[in-house]
Amino acid sequence: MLLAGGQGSRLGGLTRNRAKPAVSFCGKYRIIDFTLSNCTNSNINTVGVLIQYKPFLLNSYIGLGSAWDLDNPFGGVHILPPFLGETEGSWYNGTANAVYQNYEFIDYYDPEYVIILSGDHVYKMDYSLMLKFHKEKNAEITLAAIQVPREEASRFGILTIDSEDRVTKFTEKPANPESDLVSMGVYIFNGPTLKQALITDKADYLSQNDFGKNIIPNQLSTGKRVFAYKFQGYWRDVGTIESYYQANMESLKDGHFLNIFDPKFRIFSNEDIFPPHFVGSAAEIENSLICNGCTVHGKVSNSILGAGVYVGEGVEIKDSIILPYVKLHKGSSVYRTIIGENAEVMGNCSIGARGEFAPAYEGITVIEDYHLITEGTVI
Ligand code: ADQ
Repeated sequence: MLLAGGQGSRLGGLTRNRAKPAVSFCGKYRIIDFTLSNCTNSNINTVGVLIQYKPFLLNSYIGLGSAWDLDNPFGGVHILPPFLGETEGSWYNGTANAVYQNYEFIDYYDPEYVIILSGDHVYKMDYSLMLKFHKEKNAEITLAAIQVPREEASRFGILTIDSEDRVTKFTEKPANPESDLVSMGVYIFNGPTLKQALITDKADYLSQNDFGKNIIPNQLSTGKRVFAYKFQGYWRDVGTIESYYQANMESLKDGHFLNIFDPKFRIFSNEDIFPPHFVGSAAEIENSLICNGCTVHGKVSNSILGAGVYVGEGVEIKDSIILPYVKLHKGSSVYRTIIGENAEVMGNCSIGARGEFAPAYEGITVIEDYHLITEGTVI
């Protein structure tokens, strides 16, 4: 069950028109591509995608799932909107409520195990290794866990584990985290355990019906066998402007271990068909990702140009993420900025803060999708 319905309000203008999982990442991808591709690479072939906020673009992007090779006859991708029945349907509360409202889908397949995933994480993970661990531990619930810098830990669910990796304590987003081992928001449940948690245990309409806030702590308190699977790899929750900017920029670093170029673990995408990118005779490009359909006449350094971006003569782009279909006209400069899809910057504009920043992801300017920046604007 892939949770893809959160609003992502902390991404500001980038999620005004689309759900967070549908936001562009690394030029060629949408954030949800990573989780869908992980499913493919883990041989998971039945995926329910729980949508809610601004579902249209996400829905049309996922389509039948063929881009991720998930359009198979034995399951495939199913888009699941909030729906419970003729009288009870309502917008989801928390993440657990989203799954609860679609329990009919799970019941139909009657799975031995259910994996709950988020559509807003950037990582490559073979879930079959986590399932193997889950079985070996004879667990009822397994949470994927990772170590993060202590100062970021309060954005996450914090885990305390014993020497067998059994979870002894779980606290959702505490102000003062006791450890730096956090939940990745990726859970494997035994089918009957999930059913009991969501259906048999009395529904509590006053709780927020959230896995992190309610279900996991409740299950722990009833003595369930909950284990932590320590993931060793690159993982980023890109739910804030800073983390989104940072994760994109990290992909430009040498030897970066997200490694989108790995042929053994491919990240699939349903990008539109574009012509090859064109680099004009006056263009200068360094340390950047330039996607299909781009036309570059200006200077681009340490930046990402999404598909179909136009960079006019004399334009200078540095330390920036330019999302698909953006046009930048003659003589404009862009520093440390994220420009939302389909935005247009007319000539001789100057956008973004210059100078030194510490930490490296401070002082980022964001231009909303579809925004028109008029000639000569300074931001
Ligand atoms: P958060 O990331 O804060 O914490 P949340 O924002 O509630 O969790 O959403 C997780 C995912 O579910 C997101 O992909 C979001 O888009 C989606 N989602 C949220 N509400 C939804 C709804 N009603 N319908 C459909 N989809 C919905 C969680 C855990 C923490 C853990 C972090 C790791 O609660 O314990 O540390 O994930 O990122």
